[in-house]
Amino acid sequence: MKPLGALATALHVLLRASLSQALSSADSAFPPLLDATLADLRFGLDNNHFTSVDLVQAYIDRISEVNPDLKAVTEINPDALSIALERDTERRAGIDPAKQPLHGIPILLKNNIATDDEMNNTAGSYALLGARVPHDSTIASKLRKAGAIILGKANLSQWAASREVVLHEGWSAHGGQAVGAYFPKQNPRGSSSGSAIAASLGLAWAAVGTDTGGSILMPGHANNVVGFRPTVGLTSRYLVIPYSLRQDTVGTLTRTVKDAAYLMQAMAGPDKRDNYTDAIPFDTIPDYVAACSNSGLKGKRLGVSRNTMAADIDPSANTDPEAFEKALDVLRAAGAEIIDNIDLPCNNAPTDQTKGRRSNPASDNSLAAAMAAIFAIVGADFLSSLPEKYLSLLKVNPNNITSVRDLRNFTRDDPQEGFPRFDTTAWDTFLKLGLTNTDPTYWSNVTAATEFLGPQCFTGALEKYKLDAMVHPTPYSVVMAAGLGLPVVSVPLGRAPDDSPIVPSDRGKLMLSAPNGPFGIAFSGPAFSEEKLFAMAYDFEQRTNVRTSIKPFIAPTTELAHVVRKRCLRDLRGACGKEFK
Ligand SMILES: *[C@@H]1O[C@H](CO)[C@@H](O)[C@H](O)[C@H]1NC(C)=O
Ligand SMILES: *[C@@H]1O[C@H](CO)[C@@H](O)[C@H](O)[C@H]1NC(C)=O
Ligand SMILES: *[C@@H]1O[C@H](CO)[C@@H](O)[C@H](O)[C@H]1NC(C)=O
Ligand SMILES: *[C@@H]1O[C@H](CO)[C@@H](O)[C@H](O)[C@H]1NC(C)=O
Ligand SMILES: *[C@@H]1O[C@H](CO)[C@@H](O)[C@H](O)[C@H]1NC(C)=O
Ligand SMILES: CC(=O)N[C@H]1CO[C@H](CO)[C@@H](O)[C@@H]1O
Repeated sequence: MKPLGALATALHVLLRASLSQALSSADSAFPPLLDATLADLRFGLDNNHFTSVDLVQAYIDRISEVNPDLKAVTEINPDALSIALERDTERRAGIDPAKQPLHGIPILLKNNIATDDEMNNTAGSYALLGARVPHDSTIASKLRKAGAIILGKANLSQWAASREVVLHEGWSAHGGQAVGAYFPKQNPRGSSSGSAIAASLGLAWAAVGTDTGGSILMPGHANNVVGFRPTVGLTSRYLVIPYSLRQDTVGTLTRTVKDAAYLMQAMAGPDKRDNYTDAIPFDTIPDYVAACSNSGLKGKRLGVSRNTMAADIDPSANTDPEAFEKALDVLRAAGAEIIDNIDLPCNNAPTDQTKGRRSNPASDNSLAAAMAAIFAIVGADFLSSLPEKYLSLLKVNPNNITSVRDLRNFTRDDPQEGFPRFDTTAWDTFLKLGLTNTDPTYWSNVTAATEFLGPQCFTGALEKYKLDAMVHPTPYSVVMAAGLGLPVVSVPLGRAPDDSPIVPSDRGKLMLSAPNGPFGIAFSGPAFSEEKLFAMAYDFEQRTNVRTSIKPFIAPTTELAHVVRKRCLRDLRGACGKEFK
């Protein structure tokens, strides 16, 4: 080795040593990304401990580590790093954090929420690969205004679980099979599967999902994150690939309740392009972040329905009765009043109506009828919503798909779509019924189902017992809220014990439940009661703090320290050092 080279090497070693010393003393400046909250990330960015470019790079590296196994993310925004650089420049020039609370913060969107950029929006299909929208969805545009960086698209059950009657949860033709991180081959539940996995493993700060019949709540419950399903109409669905305009709602998957509040705050609000938002009863959206209070449960009246919980609704529910009873004690200790043993006639409900399960229909004819009605309603909605609210708005529609009939045809013909192993039985049924949302039969179905689930059941009980909300293990909160368009928040409650059974699904390709499988508790309230739901969920979360005690068996190892160290070694001109003083 030449002397000069040796000197350079020695210098480099010295520099590396002092740098890694500086970095290790600054380790507290780097929040662990598995659990980092918005406040953690904001603090680091605002105090120049790291940049948005670092953060985006760290998340991209984390995605590359786990995505070959978990397939949580379908695309990374090719512009994410350059957008991050712009945010870093803006931050140096000074920003107003009140106006841009998400400034420089990377998030993922479910792959049915359109962005007018280089990314595809396909609902996981090849049918819409290469399609272009005329502009951003309202949600994407609001998030950009709040300063967020749209990092990429999250995998989902294809077409938000509308394609098959017996679902392949978390699978899409274009994104592959998404898998949960808490036990081998974990069925991640759906349809916002990738959003939940990504939020849980810190592949982004948080993720946006959609819920038609449990599609935020079930993956939130199964992946140890907070799933927030707002009232239908609180968030715009403009340029979100629809399933049912009556039931679709855009919500959040986050690691904490307060982060859900931040994200909801940025997304909620009226939009003249989605007239369901006309139903918003406030002039200004309540301050959901301020609602997160340590006395949020004090004086609240919470109903519990044992007959609902007695229904054997789902072998994967992983609901531990003991954990739920302990949760009730926590709620009581926090000053809530539990009104127990409320008889809800609409029990025995399946977890996800889109699955078309009719559990024990013989034991409850009204429920069977309501479920059949809902299946007919969402099917009719899909036939009209998809062409009217999405396909007809496309600027580029590469496969000329203009109807559900075209879509079914494409899906059965294109070998990449995996037919017939992945079938089209739900669409087949919708097309065969041929019901549209102008048909009188459609409206009689709507009336029958909402009467039964609402006044005769859930909203009836809320009023009769003057409840602020009902509280149940998450899977039991899905159907009533979905059918009625009501809000629910699911908070992590526990994990299946080490001796719990392994329950396979999808012909053994995935496991529905197994030891370490997370489960959640849900607060469900009346329309537009989000502010109260945040208060209660936050208080409960602060008192229990379950999420961080449940560990994924597979998780990325890249942290901000690695990314910053690499950047500093690349750029030895001194710009780096001051970040570690
Ligand atoms: C979107 O799809 C097109 C067509 O397959 C592909 O060329 C492009 O790379 C995709 N975009 C991203 C960001 O992956
Ligand atoms: C939205 O507008 C359509 C007509 O474009 C109308 O049929 C429908 O009732 C409206 N929905 C709401 C919730 O206002
Ligand atoms: C779609 O329609 C256009 C115009 O009619 C036609 O040129 C094109 O070949 C069609 N594409 C496909 C994939 O059918
Ligand atoms: C789909 O449409 C094409 C062209 O119209 C037709 O040849 C084909 O048989 C159809 N496939 C199915 C499964 O209906
Ligand atoms: C619901 O729709 C189905 C399918 O069209 C129909 O057979 C049934 O009678 C309807 N139910 C009600 C209560 O209108
Ligand atoms: C970002 C990423 O890793 N995308 C992958 C998602 O899964 C599909 C199907 O396996 C791959 O083709 C993508 O490259």
